[in-house]
Amino acid sequence: MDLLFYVIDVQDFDRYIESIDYLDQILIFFKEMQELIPVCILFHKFDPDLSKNKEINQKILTLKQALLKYSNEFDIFFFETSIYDIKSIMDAFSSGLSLIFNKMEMISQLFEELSNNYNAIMIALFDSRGFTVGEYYKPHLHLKEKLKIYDAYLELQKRIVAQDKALYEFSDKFEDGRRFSGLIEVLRFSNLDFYLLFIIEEDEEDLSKTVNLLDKIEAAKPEMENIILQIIQ
Ligand SMILES: Nc1nc2c(ncn2[C@@H]2O[C@H](COP(=O)(O)OP(=O)(O)OP(=O)(O)O)[C@@H](O)[C@H]2O)c(=O)[nH]1
Ligand SMILES: [Mg+2]
Repeated sequence: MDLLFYVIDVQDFDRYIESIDYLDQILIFFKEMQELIPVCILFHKFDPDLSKNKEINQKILTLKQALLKYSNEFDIFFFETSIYDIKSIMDAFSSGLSLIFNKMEMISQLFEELSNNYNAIMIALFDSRGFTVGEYYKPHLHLKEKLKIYDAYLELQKRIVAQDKALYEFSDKFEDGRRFSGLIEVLRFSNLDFYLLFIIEEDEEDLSKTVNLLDKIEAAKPEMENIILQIIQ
């Protein structure tokens, strides 16, 4: 056993105690087995409309405090998740998995460098289920904008699979009207497909700059594929 994901239903107040007791038993068992694995606790059904609800936030805080008693033995990580915020779930599982694959950190560092080279506001690598293998965002990018990009990506990825494409370009705009261009490249490593996403802000005055940049990214595909392969394999 490498890692434990434990899901607590935050809307089911009546069963908080039962849920903690059950986790207690699991962790006592792992302690006896000397398996001090990382534990990711998902406070689930924390729906967007609850995020500002004082009562539930207070309850979650109390739960977290109660759960910290395990942190002497186990590395405990908390996540608030909801099926109405798909990224919250993907992030929880991606972060959890990154604890066993510190390769994710290397990928993200590589992406930070690439982002500077290509002036990209975001670079991410996903597996075919939409899990993030590595990502880098420019610090100025807002959560709303990240979600907008992620939603667009999930939609397009289905189309790419259906049409069996290796490359996909798209263009879209943020709420404030700023336009961005996206490029999705399919990377195939030993029968597994990965999806490399580049997002660049469009140059409103000179669109040829954007086109040139996308061409440059496309041309660098074999090189990037090589480096990424070396890291993830
Ligand atoms: N509001 C909300 N509902 C969710 C979320 N994730 C799953 N659900 C719904 O929750 C229901 C399942 O809830 P559970 O608590 O797993 O099932 P249960 O029937 O209460 O049974 P127990 O296992 O005894 O708790 C399904 O209808 C799901 O669609 C979420 O993030 N938010
Ligand atoms: Mg339930």
